[in-house]
Amino acid sequence: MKMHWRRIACLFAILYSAPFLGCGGGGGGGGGGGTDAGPTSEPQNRFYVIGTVKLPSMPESGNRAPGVDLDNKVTSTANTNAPNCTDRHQDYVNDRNEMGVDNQLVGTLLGLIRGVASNFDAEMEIRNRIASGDLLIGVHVKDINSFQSDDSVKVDVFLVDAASCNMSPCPPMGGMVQANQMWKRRMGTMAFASDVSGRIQGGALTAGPLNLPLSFSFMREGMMINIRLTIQNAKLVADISENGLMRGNLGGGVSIMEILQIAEMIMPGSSGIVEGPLRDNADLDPDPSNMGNCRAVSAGIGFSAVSGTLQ
Ligand SMILES: [Ca+2]
Ligand SMILES: [Ca+2]
Repeated sequence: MKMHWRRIACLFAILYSAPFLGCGGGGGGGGGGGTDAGPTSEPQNRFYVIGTVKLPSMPESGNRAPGVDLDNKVTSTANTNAPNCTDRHQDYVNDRNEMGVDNQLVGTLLGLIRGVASNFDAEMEIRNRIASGDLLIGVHVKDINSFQSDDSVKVDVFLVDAASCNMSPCPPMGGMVQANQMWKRRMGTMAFASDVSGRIQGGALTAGPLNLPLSFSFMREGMMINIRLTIQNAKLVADISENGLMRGNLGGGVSIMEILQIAEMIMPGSSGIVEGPLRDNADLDPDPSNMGNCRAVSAGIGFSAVSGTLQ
């Protein structure tokens, strides 16, 4: 049994950091443009690069965790016997003081990872990848009429490189994403998302839903394993200004079926082991044909981004 838990933990550790360990994704199109003239009257485009990422940890005081409310309801207490599977797990409060944040990576699943793979630090891994230039995510917000209130903007998300060198990855200056640098879209990569609908209300940008197709690769026993994973019905929210995206939160669901398929690719035979914990933690996408059981697990992260120029 002990061995099983270790295997489960390793698997979750891989899945948990999956969106950040690799790059790529489906979608397509989008891009182009930079900053246009005119403060608010003429629609303008603004380009941002993510400089910090905050992953869920154990619940913080005040029941805080990053993410967004994905099912538009606030579940204030856990109730494993609730008839609706979306009501069985407690929701959190994000740094925007938004209630109802769905994020099942907090607590149980994370506890499992921490309990065994205690030296695994996904947040450090991401910081290193940003510093090395490997993981520079650009957020292009288009058709902004006002940074305070605008009922229609479009958002593209894609990988970039610092424009200052011809290597890829090209590390950002000083190993940090700083404001007013020049960036270029990474050659040969597809956008994570293109032309996602968004709006700005009271200085807060919301965009979604979007499906984030992610792919990542890693070596296992001398073999390169390529994994594809989709964050479903993702939403993002952030304070938007000319200078940056602050108090950003991104959330979405991951289908249990997809995780089980990935589990089999990583460790044949492991899907049976991880299925129980996953189903116990599922909180999205009830399946009417299967006693209303949830088919997806919620996940969320925090981020901030600074403005720059897209070459
Ligand atoms: Ca909720
Ligand atoms: Ca919930």
